[in-house]
This record gives sequence, C-alpha cells and structure tokens, in this order.
Amino acid sequence: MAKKPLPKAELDKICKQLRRDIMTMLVKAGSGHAGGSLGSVEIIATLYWNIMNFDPANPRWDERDYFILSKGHVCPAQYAVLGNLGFFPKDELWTLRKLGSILQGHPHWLKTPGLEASTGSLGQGLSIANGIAMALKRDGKPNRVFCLMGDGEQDEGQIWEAGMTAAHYKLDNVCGIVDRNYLQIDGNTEDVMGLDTLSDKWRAFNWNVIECDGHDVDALTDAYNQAIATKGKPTIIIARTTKGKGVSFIENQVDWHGKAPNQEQYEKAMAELAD
Ligand SMILES: Cc1ncc(C[n+]2csc(CCOP(=O)(O)OP(=O)(O)O)c2C)c(N)n1
Ligand SMILES: [Mg+2]
Repeated sequence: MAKKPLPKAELDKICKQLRRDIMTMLVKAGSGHAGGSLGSVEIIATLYWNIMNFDPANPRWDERDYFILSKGHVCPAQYAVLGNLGFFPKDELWTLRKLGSILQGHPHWLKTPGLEASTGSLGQGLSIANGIAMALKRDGKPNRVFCLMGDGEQDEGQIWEAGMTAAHYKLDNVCGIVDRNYLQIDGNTEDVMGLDTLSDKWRAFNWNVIECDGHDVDALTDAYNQAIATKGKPTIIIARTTKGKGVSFIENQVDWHGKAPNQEQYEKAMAELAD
C-alpha cells in the first residue's frame, strides 16, 4: 500500500536529528564509520518514512518490505532510523559497539530488531535481496526488497553476478541503490578502480537505471516510486551524495571513512547540525 510522503521540510528535520544521533553514537562508541553513515541518511530515511511498509512492534510482520544494508559499515545510519521509529528503545543507540549490545559494529540480524541480514563483508547484499525477492514472487506476494550498496562496493564481482541474476529472473520487486559519493576506504573510486560510467554498466546488465540527488528527499521519493512502477526488470538508483554530508570537516574527507569524532569535534559537529 502506498504511503503518504512527509512534507520535505519535515523529513529534512528528521534527517538532521538522525545525523545528530549518528554523531552521538560514534563519540560514545569511540569508533565507527562517520563519512558513509552521514552521507546515506536521506537514502535510508526516505525509504523508511515515505516508501516502505513495516511494523516496529512486529519486525517480522509478513506484509513488510525488506531493506538490506549491503554496505554494512554504515549501520549507525540504519540504527538511528530504527531507534527513532521505535523498533527498540532509543537509548539503545548509545550502546553502539559495546560488548553485548544489540547494536554491533556491523549489522547482526539476530541481535537487532528490524534487520534482515548480517552484512559488512561487502558485495553480498544484492544476492540476499534477490533470494528474498524470488521467494516473494514464488509466493505471489507484493512486498518489495530494497538494497543499499556503496560505490566502492561495486568493485566486488558478486554484485555483478547478482545483477545478472535479478535481470534474468525479471525481479522487478528488487530496487538497488548505489550511494555514489566517489569515495571508498582509501581514496577516490575512480583512482582505486574506475567505475564510470556506472549507469551504463547497469543498463547493459538490463536494469532500469535512475539517477538522482541522494540528499533530496523528494527526488528520492520519486525515484523509489518510479522503481516500484517499473515492471519486468529490476531498478537501480544511482544516488549522488557527499560522503560526510552535514558536517563541514567530515564532508568529502577520505580519512573520515572509518573514524569517530573526539569530544571537541563532536561539539563542533553538533553545533553545525543544530535545528
Ligand atoms: C569484502 C570486503 N572487503 C573489504 C572491506 C573493507 N571495507 C570496508 S568499507 C570499504 C570501502 C567501501 O566503500 P564504499 O562502498 O564506497 O562505501 P561508502 O563510501 O559509502 O562508505 C572497504 C573496502 C569489507 N568490509 N568487505
Ligand atoms: Mg563510496
């Protein structure tokens, strides 16, 4: 069932709150991936608030849509979303990466309510999404499957095996998203392993390709709805983003890929992220 999208100003405000939560989680943990988490906020938040069906009180609800975070290292962004939506008490966010926490440094689907898969070893999520999508089709069910990948993650061969598979089996219930921030762990994606033109590659694999601004919640909502309306082939959304978006000294800085702020940096970030 289609959801009524939130007004842009309202969802933008939620995204700011999510960014503050990510910074607080990381400073308390003393480690974690700041850049990719901040950069993926609108991609994930738009899905949860404007597109997907789910029930926080019943995460395994049969009618839910599925979200697979293939680039598992940015799980603070998904945890912040799940905590704000009530999948678990929000205070759990401050236990990120602690021993015994339900919020591990990479997603553990048996520990965190609302996760569908354990990820973090890059390249695997789209194959998991395909399996869920095939089962849904076999059962004649309308649920949708969304899978967020990184652009550096596109270097993994398994992504392209999954790409062939989804097109071959006409999995139009699958929507992949690539967070196109042009950075990976150790540099610019085009220096490490050139990807451009990424859209043409996915088109050649017989996917429906949509490009959009990955920080514009209205553009993302449109893109997701176009994906849902596309029949006979899977859709990939290439969402252009800025890694570290929202915190000036983290934006576009490769050394902020896998780093947490210290107290001083945290306070500076929170001042920039204030309402
Ligand atoms: C199979 C595998 N190889 C290497 C890594 C180490 N690693 C963690 S994040 C990362 C870079 C990911 O870059 P990208 O997909 O662009 O993510 P983002 O820029 O959104 O953080 C790498 C190589 C991993 N997690 N899994
Ligand atoms: Mg990247």
